[in-house]
Amino acid sequence: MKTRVCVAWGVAAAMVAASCGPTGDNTAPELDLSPGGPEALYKIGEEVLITAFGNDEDGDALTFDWTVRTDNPLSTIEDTATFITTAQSATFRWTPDSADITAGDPLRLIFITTDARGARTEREKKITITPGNGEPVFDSSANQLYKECCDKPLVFDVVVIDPDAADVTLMMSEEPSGARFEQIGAFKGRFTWTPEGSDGDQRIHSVKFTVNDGQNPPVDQLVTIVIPPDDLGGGGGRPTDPEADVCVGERLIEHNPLGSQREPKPEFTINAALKSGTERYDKYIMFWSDRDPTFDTDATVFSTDMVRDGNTISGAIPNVAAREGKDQTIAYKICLFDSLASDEDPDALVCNPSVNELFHNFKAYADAGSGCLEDPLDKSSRPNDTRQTASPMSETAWEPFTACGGNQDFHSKPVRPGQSFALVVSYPFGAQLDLELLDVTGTPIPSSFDVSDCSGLAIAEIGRAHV
Ligand SMILES: [Ca+2]
Ligand SMILES: [Ca+2]
Ligand SMILES: [Ca+2]
Ligand SMILES: [Ca+2]
Repeated sequence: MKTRVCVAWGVAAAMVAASCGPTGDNTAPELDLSPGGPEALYKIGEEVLITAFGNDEDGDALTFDWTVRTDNPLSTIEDTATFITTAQSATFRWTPDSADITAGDPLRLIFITTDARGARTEREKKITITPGNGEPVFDSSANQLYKECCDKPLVFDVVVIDPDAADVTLMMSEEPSGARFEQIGAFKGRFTWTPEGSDGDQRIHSVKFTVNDGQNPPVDQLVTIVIPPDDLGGGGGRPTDPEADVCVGERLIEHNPLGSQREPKPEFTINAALKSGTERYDKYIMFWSDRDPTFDTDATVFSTDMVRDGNTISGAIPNVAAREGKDQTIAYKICLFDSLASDEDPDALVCNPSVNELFHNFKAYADAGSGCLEDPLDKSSRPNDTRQTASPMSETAWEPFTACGGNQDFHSKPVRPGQSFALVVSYPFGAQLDLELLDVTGTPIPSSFDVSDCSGLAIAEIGRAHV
């Protein structure tokens, strides 16, 4: 039986209402745009994505708006742009097409924030839309994590943007044996692969895709497929002793997992320190998703190359909560690999967390004042706040739970006399989580959890019936 507790660190802080509005001066709000700068240039087909962050010194509530000044009567901007607002930010998205090419003056995009007392601040950005050179561009990830190797096939879509073509031809070359690729749309192809024989033992595979728009020279994209190790206690099997060597990744890649994020900022920076023993690794990748792949096997996992500076590697995850205007749980995993290792080398890849199916996760809040994002159990009409309302746990799969500060959760497992079981809890390393095992009378079972000193795993093994 495995249970997973995901801690939302940000203790739901009660918002103290301002007792009365200041009677004196009102300071106008600040407004910052991301990306910054007074001007920007985009090609048709390329998304214009701008987030406006507001801040009011007096603590006044803010509203956001935008407007555009353009001489182009055919502009699609008013009809196709979207604008999602939260209490502190607003995100503008628009994909210009050929009618939007700016012939003379750039269009002027104006963002406005207004505080509750009517003081407003504007920021303007001049936007130039060019036809581009008509070259097709790959819009899908250059790294793929094959986390369910090799029972289920690896399937991912290859997507291309080409603003001036009705369709393109997509092809695959230099693929691992048994891989298939078919074009499934004017700008999209689907890759499917089930490893044959010992191919699944090889950690890193690469595959080349080529797009041809019939006008420009063909463009290639090299995609790296990473198969995470399954011999580190994960792989669907029961995690082993937390003191055993499931921590190899945590020791080599030192990282303090991110807690809850409430600050309005365009992205979340993830840093890790490379420790002794990592000299051989030459590629640093962060995999992330806005759905936790541990529980949701259909989650799209994005990847980003991490940048190395001395012994620190860093990468960024966009603030999808601000962008979507909705609280999110974000999962991520940091991996290093040795691109020159031999095919069979099991150490060619190392990740933090080490356990194959686990990801770090944190809550990203759209508004600084949002309450802690609870799980459905706590939001139900009969929350699992007491021993009497404890929710039964799965015996076969990880289950996601959220523990919010100051709000207890109870989970239960009926056990027959003489039956033994193990309970595994995974939570962000370093989080202050009080775990306790109680018997059927509510009496604590002493020293029941064995807590790992290197990862967020805690395991209780019960040999005799206590519960
Ligand atoms: Ca104000
Ligand atoms: Ca083209
Ligand atoms: Ca809960
Ligand atoms: Ca609860």
